[in-house]
Amino acid sequence: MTKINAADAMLKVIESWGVENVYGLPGGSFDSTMNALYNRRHTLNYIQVRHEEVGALAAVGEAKVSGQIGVTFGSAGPGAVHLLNGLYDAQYDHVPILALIGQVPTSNMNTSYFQEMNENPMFADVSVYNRTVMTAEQLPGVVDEAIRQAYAHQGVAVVTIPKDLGWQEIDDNYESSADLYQPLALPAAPQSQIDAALKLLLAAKRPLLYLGKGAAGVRADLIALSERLHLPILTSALGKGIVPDSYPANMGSAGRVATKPGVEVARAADTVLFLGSDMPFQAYFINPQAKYIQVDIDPTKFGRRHHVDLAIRADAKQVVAQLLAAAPQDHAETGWYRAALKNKANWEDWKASFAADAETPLRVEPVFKAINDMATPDAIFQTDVGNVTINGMRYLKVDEQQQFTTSGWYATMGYALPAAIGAKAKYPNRQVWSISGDGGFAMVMQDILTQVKYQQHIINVVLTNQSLGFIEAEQDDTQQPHSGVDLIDADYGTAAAALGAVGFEVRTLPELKAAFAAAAQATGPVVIDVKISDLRPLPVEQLVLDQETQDPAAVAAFVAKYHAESLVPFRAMLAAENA
Ligand SMILES: Cc1ncc(C[n+]2csc(CCOP(=O)(O)OP(=O)(O)O)c2C)c(N)n1
Ligand SMILES: [Mg+2]
Repeated sequence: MTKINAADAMLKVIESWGVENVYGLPGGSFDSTMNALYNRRHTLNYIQVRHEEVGALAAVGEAKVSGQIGVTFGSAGPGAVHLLNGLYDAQYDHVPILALIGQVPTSNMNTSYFQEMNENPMFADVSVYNRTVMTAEQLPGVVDEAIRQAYAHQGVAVVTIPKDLGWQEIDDNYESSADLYQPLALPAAPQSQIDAALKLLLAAKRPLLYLGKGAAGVRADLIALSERLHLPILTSALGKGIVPDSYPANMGSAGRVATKPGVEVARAADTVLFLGSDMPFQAYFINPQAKYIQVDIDPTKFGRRHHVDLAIRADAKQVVAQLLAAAPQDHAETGWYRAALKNKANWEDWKASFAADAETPLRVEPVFKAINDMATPDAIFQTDVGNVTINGMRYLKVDEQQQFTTSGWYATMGYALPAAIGAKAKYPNRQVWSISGDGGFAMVMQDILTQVKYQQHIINVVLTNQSLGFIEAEQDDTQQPHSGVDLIDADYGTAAAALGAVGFEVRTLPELKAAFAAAAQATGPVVIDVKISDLRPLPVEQLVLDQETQDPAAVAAFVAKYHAESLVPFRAMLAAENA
């Protein structure tokens, strides 16, 4: 029998699942796997990051855009601890990840040895599978099991590997289960429930279609259903792009990271078809009185966040097709639908009115216009956490084959740059963006070195408002003094240039245009640091726009502050349509 090092055998299993990239930073406790990564360098890319959190988030960023498992590692103790933020992002956003953890040799385990820690408890909460390998022979099998579990539960599988085991020779006869793996077949809904759902939707005066990730992949059907039954569409943050932003009935999202038409239709809807999402803020943003049809494959989600009239445990994608098959062809256009389309058009016009604004510090609209103008049809936008998420959700036009991701429900700052590394490693021929605030960028900017090392053409846009803007706004809302939210400025483009990237400082519209033109010509990483105004993004969750129902003086102040003269309250649009 041919012999093989156990660590090499493990990597063969990982490769058999189609994994191309492994992200991490070595440590002594991970030597045997580093040796195997060297041996298998022609079939598996090792991507060296400068911080294990970046490695974990790169694996997540790859998995979010590809749907395939991401792989990361950290060495015993500090290297392992650094992974946690990325792993929690995967847990919250249901992303399959394999994390390999170094451990001291078995002879030193359980003796409070240097860097030795009992790693299993630390990973217990974040993982769907969390084991320490006990013998060299079982190493490939345990990793195979871990990958199956990560896929089946769409979560994090952790395998801790005492380093001596990886060095041992074992028989080279392990048969991977990769070819056998099949996702669970997802059920369609019984016809009676489709009929009941349709009845509710047809009886509604103001029906709404809400999409989460569970509805991804059936864009044409979703649009057909929206058009047939005259349903405005809302999406979660991670649902951005399921239907194109340019679709006239796509209202965006509801919440604080949201759009005006999104928040307004969610509050005004009387019936909601809620597909494949666990949006935590349903109680605040979706009319609590609305009739609710919730479709999910996970029965634990029903009724968790909103009262439910009809719970359908089924695959959202099939339910859409079933509804489409049963829906009448002659549903008349409603005033509600027309008002929603007008609201979206009004919002688009308002946003566009700032696109060429030359005021300095720059507004964000010209920056996003530059991004949208340069974006290729299959561009990937990795977006950070903060006001930058609000702006990304509002201004990035995710159309065609473009993809948008962020740190959705875990919302960790410092997500975008690592996630862009992962997306670019997976899809070297696609255009990849990272879009961050100055706070988030500074948390991970050392890994510009990684982009430089691998000459990844990633366009990193930093929106410098010298503030932890999202938290500053929260402090304003609670009438407290600004505490700990001011950031000193730094020239991030210049700093990135010192690390080997092409960097720009942008303060004016002409500088913005020049930087983007140069970025398009670059072949390696680019950092465009745009000094923007600290004006809060329009707080769509607390609009003060309606002269008829709100205090006119407060409306005047709000409109002046946010230049909202042309924004029309949805109430007025509904009244005009008698809806
Ligand atoms: C790791 C982490 N620390 C703290 C927070 C809390 N938080 C959310 S948004 C935000 C501010 C982000 O600032 P910046 O990156 O500059 O973006 P801006 O809001 O200014 O656009 C903070 C501190 C978080 N989400 N993640
Ligand atoms: Mg900021």
